Amino acid sequence: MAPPEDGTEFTEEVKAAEAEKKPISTIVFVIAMQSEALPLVNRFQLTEDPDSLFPKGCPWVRYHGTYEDLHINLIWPGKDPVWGVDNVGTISASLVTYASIQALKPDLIVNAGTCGGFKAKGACIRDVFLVSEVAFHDRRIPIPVFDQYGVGARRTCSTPNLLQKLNLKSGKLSTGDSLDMSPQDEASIIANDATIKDMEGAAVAYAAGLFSVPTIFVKAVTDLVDGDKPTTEEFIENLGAVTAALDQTLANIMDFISGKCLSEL
Ligand code: FMC
Repeated sequence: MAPPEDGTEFTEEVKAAEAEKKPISTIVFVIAMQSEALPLVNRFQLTEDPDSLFPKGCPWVRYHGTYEDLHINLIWPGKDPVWGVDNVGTISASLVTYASIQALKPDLIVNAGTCGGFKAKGACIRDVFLVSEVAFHDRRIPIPVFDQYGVGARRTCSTPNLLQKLNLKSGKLSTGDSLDMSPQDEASIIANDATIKDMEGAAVAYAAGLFSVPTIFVKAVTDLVDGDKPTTEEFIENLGAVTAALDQTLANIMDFISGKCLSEL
């Protein structure tokens, strides 16, 4: 489509409407843990960037490759330079989302990873959810309007065909910076009507939202927060099998997305 003849620029809405109709080309996966990322790296034979896209000294890692007509980028925030563990949580998630958008201008972001599930809301171990809404549960600011800003609830990019074709579960995701859950967190999670909880989703949504980049959230349940086993034990026990289920679902999602535009998802 040519720009308007009166010399004006396209409005953001017109650009967004055009993007809806063009096949998805560049995809950015934001994945917090190496063990969640590696199955996908191997499956799509992604290679690590020798010259990092990111500023020198950042531990963030980009793997990339092509699959059919898709340019796949997988961004993993790497390991903490002091503690040597994966950079999980909202800070790294929002930083890498921001940096990837700047560097790669993706058509679609996929935030994928593990999560805790609430069996009272219908979650089971190994379920893979496509998230309908995200919010925070540990940003309590009891001042009018700041309270809603803190919760930061937002709907995700609507993908009804993807949900139906892949037969995934749909549910709301609540995000906070702790693996466990304090009584205050629990009250907020209930208020958020969440079926699953993680440590990155709402932060990725926030950063992507600043630039109106469509984002989907694919989360696989490693532990039942309202189950009988301690979260950490259950998380570690199920991590391997659950990341395999997640990898398979993400591969199916790539097959579905290939050749389609946003409005067809
Ligand atoms: N609560 C919060 N996060 C997680 C969870 C739970 N019950 N189970 N799995 C996770 C995810 C988080 O998003 C982190 O990336 C990682 O797994 C745990 O450190």
